[in-house]
Amino acid sequence: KTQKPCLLWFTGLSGAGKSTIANAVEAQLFEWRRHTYLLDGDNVRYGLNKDLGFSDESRVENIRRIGEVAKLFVDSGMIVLSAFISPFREDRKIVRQMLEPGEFVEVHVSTPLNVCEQRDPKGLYKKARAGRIEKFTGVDSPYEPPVNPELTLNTDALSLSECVERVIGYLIAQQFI
Ligand code: GGZ
Repeated sequence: KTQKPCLLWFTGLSGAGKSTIANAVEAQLFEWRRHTYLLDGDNVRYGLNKDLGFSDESRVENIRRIGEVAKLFVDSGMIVLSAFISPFREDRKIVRQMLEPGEFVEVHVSTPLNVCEQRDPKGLYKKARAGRIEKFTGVDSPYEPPVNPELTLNTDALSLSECVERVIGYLIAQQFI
């Protein structure tokens, strides 16, 4: 089995489906015996970045560190998947520029705010609207959508398996797998 390393960078609102898609793509790649590593809030925000909150400065530093770690895994030959809101265009661009041309694959999980808010799987939007969480993305903190993402996936219009097919299709078309 051959593979070319890359970084699949999922960006989008809380509840958009980033982690769900990233996990499903990783499961498919695992079945095909490709080597992957998934970075998400569960293994980064509780460890390496546990000193960071959700101020603009903390989010910038969060993404900078994740970019550096992702680069190390890409250097080791992995197909890396990351699932963070990463709300700022500039920070995503910095990560893109840390990698070789073509290695950074920006996947905009573009599920609209109203849909994310209706899903509200952890009740965070409700808390944010009630003023019990401040600086919540989409409520009182900005999200800057990508201008030219490699892929756009709206989970309100596409099923999970359709999203996975599009990501895998991209990896095949670009000869990453
Ligand atoms: C946004 C927040 C906030 C605030 C806690 N704003 O849906 P979740 O719960 O599981 O994922 C969200 C996660 C966002 O962390 P990231 O590291 O992806 O954000 S960023 O890239 O902007 O640094 C949400 C939870 O943390 N959460 N407070 N105020 N999301």
